[in-house]
Amino acid sequence: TGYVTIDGIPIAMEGEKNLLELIRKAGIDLPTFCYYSELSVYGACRMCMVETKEGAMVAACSTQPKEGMEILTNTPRLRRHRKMILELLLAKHCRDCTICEKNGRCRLQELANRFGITRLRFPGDTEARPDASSRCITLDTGKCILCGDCVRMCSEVQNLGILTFRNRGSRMTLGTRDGKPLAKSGCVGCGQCAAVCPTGAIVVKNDRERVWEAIGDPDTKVIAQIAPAVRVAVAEELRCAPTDNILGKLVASMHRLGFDEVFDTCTGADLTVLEESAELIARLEENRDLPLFTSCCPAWVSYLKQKHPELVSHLSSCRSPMEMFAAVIREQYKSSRKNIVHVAVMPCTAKKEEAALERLKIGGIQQVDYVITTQELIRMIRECGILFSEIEPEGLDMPFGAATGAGTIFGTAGGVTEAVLRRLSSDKSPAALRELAFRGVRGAAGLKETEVSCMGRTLRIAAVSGLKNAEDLLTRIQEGEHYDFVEVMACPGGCAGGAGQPFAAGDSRRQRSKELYAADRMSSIKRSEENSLVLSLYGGLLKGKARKLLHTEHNG
Ligand code: HC1
Ligand code: SF4
Repeated sequence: TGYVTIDGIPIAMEGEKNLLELIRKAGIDLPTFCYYSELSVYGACRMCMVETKEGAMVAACSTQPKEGMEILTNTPRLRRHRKMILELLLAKHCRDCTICEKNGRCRLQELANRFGITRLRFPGDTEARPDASSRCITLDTGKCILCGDCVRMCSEVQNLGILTFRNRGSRMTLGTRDGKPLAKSGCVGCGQCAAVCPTGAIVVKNDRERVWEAIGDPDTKVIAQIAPAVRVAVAEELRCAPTDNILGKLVASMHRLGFDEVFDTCTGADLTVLEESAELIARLEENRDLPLFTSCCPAWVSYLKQKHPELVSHLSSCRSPMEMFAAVIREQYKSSRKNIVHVAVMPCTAKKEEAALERLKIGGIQQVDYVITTQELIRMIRECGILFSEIEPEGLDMPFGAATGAGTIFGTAGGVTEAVLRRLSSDKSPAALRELAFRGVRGAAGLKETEVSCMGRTLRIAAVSGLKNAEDLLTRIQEGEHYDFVEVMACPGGCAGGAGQPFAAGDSRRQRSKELYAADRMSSIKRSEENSLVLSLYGGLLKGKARKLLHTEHNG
């Protein structure tokens, strides 16, 4: 009898032979190569080391639990230690994983993956130098199998043609069109090339380590926001039913990982709906810069600036929901005695670049410090051994824990449009909401169009996803076709199909979209203008600051 405190949570001892068993009872899958409960304890691999309150490292498998012990299972020092062991093992290990009988069932491979070992500090055998110039993706031609999926994706779907094969015959390699590093090649960071790459030749950048460092720093308050599309993409990888309260489980897991506060980007999306609707109304009144282009997708914004600088005045001045929300949160905590580190969990790779843009800094300060993708969050949850299917859901934190269904559907293509239409519609009845759902902006098509009456006129509206589809629409607009409002998402299907998500082909992408609409149906508030939390911000925190915190200059 008695208790041992594991990562701050008291766990009752019930005759466990060692700390490892007690830690597993606490829902943490501590890694080990050599521990089997039915065999004698060998204690050789040292993977299951944990830290005591006094700072000593002990092997959990060969340490008896004692009343009052305080144990940490996941500190920067332990992570460094585990990675070092794996790197040393790998250094001596044959790396022909793909042709190994044990491939996919090998623990070394599995743990190397779980701890994100992507580089060995010991000599390897590939000569190719990765191109790490982009903030979003890394290109390592040494791992390329020349399948060309990325080349076709970048040109056919995204209309950019950045990636190409260089040289001929046996010297053929993947590279950028002009031979420049990715960051200087016009890449918009959409990551769709990484999403289709079958090997490690194009991978999404990893910002997890810096997030772990912040979490491990007692003088830092780490605040997170979770994007709408994330909640509908984790169930399969984390082995739980999509019908479970996934957002609640994500919040609980993130608290467990050490995030101090967890908020929902949908709250930021509600702010965007209010600001963007007001902007549209102003432009309609003044009859200028129509159509209004949405600005929440950073890959689309850089595409437009690069390919059509003459159309930049059409872009909404709204910061993206991620950036609006981060600015509001930073304002709220500005007098905190701790350093504030803001982490955004996004389905998107381009958000990594957006976060660092000069024009989005306020008073020289970057509002979002780190963007991690859905896949990176899944890895962090796995790295800590949290059993997602079993964790009890928790609520979002106050004071920003309220969002509407309108904010939630931002995560699927056409969702921003529908949310704005809800705001503009003068009929606030449930029947009007249902009618809007059948207006043609839902579904998987790359271009969706509708017309609505507003301010005594008929507005023409389009929602488009995939940059080639956007380009086709821009051509029509430049040829004289009139639109009033155009939503563009760079990734096919919108954020739900973002390159930071676990890979999803057509059907599962559609499933994600359905789940977002289901979450909207279940939400008790469906219109952004009815979010009382957001409304109260205008009379408080945002007073006199709405322009500064919620908008940006695209020419800056
Ligand atoms: Fe998106 Fe958005 S919807 S851009 O697709 O406007 O990434 O999910 O968070 O900012 O809300 C992404 C998603 C996301 C923003 C919102
Ligand atoms: Fe092309 Fe997008 Fe890949 Fe950049 S991230 S190379 S724009 S597909």
